[in-house]
Amino acid sequence: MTSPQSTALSAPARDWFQRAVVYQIYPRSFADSDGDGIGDLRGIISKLDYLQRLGVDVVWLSPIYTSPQDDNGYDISDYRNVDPLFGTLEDLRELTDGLHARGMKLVMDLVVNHTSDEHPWFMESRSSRDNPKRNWYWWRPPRDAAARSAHRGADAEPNNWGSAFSGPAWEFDQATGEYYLHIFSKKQPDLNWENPEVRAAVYEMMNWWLDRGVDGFRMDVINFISKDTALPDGPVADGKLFGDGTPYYIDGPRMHEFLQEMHREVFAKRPGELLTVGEMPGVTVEEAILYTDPARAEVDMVFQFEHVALDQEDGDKWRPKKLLLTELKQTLGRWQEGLAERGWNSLYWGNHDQARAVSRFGDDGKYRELSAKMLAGILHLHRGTPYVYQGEELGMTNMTFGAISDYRDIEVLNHHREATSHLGHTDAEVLAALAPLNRDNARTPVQWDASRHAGFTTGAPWIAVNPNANHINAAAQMDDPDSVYNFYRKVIALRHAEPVVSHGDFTMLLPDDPHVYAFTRALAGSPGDGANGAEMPDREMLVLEMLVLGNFSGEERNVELKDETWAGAELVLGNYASADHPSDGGAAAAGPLRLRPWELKVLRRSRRA
Ligand code: TEU
Repeated sequence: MTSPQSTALSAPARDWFQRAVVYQIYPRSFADSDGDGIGDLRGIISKLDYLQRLGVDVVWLSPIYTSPQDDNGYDISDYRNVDPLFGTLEDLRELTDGLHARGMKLVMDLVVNHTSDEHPWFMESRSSRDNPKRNWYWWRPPRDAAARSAHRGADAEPNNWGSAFSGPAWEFDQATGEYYLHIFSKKQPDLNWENPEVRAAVYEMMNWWLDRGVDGFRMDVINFISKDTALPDGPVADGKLFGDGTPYYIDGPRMHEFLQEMHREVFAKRPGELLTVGEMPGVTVEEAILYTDPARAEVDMVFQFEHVALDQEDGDKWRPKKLLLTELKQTLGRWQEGLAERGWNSLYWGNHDQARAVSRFGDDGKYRELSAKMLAGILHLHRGTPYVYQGEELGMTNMTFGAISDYRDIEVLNHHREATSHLGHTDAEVLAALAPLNRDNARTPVQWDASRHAGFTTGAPWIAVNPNANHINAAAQMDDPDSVYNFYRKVIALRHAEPVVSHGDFTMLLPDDPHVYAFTRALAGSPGDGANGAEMPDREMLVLEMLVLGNFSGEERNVELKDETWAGAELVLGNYASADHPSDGGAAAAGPLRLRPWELKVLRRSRRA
């Protein structure tokens, strides 16, 4: 291990986003102000003080643009307007101003791998084969009859790729007798980024948003935009009807060229002010170093997907399997090590596409609150920028969906139809497979109080509210010092206060322990004004260290550390109520560190360098 990072212990972060915490809002499910059962911008405006009190620095807003809502807004038909479902551009201006007035920033969701098929660009492109915008999308003629037998399931599609939402990735357009590519739904045609006109139009739109005070972008499947222009067939796995095209559209040949061009044309206009995060399914650590190395001027960080694939057989979310803590530690530790010198990590347990964190990685039964807090402490004390998904700060859980009619997500509905109609599975089998990891788990309305519909809406909610809102809700937690919400406030405050959290070196410990997650953070430097308040002899070099321990089980665990000197360290954060914590604020239990079920302990010490 290299020597701990050397920096003034109280020095400001190199980049503001490296000390920031981001909160993701999925507007449709956050707060409804007009009683139509769908969350909206004015609902968010009414919760700005809630967000400020939580302590988050940035709000990432999932799409609110004009959209047919085929994929809940990730199918955009007008990038420069707000869908009436969510409000108006004036409401967005008020939201932006409200965030800025509270010292928070706004990051918009940029979906430019594809548009809606109702976007004017696509409407023109499909109007005729010689329309000037024909080449703004991926159009190809049908395969000839001889080639058709080359792959199962499809007909004359130009290749055998399957859509991420079941079925083929191509849709035949009768009017012009050609197919168009759609990696997602057939209402989400892929833009052709090989065309410089497409890129110029996207950059112009991005700058339009920056000119309106937006502070950055979360870029939807941005590592899909460069494709192998030959569009070759992909391998067909057992039990699958279509080929896997991902080797030919993930991290494609011109990715870095396109992102560096985007950086020159857009991000460079606001140096040091923006946060840019690329959502990159399938990205590797090696690629992420290239994407996030500041010297390469591409993006600040990426969302990688390796840790959220560990509980899926062969990466198939409909074949869930038990998560092993050792694999979780191995994956997250590899990402910490890989981006330690160059680049930057994002940190997340969940988002609008993933199951609820406490249900997936914790215990949403007896130890729900304890495990939710432990998960927060483990994630937020890694090196990187943490993301809090709406409701995670309340310990919201997965939902029980009794029938396919209870679901709303196109990914679920399409899979159910394909699995029951073409793959011979029964409805009951598919419902059981859907339950743990479906996206609607995270899309039930935020639970504000114990009133009807959890205070989310006065109307009929677009998707059912989780019945456990009667005891899991914001109102019950705001003034409870031991609530999950107030624990998130503490761990966010720790990041803001302690440079060792934002910039300290990361070292994974106990990699083979099946129940305990353990790591240290270390930062060398001169205390300057005394990061921990101590006035030190001038220029004395110190190493400030943190030990973070989490028990990922319902049984007590003893932690045997080689370095027994930790026994006398100061406990700075724990998730057991203070009454249960005689050592709270004092020295931790001597000898082997004892962890109660789902217990988090964060110890701190400083030593001469
Ligand atoms: O998700 C990209 C993506 O890969 C997801 O399909 C994710 O891997 C999957 O849902 C996990 O089951 C982005 C958006 O976050 C998602 O909401 C959109 O549906 C998708 O792109 C298309 O825009």
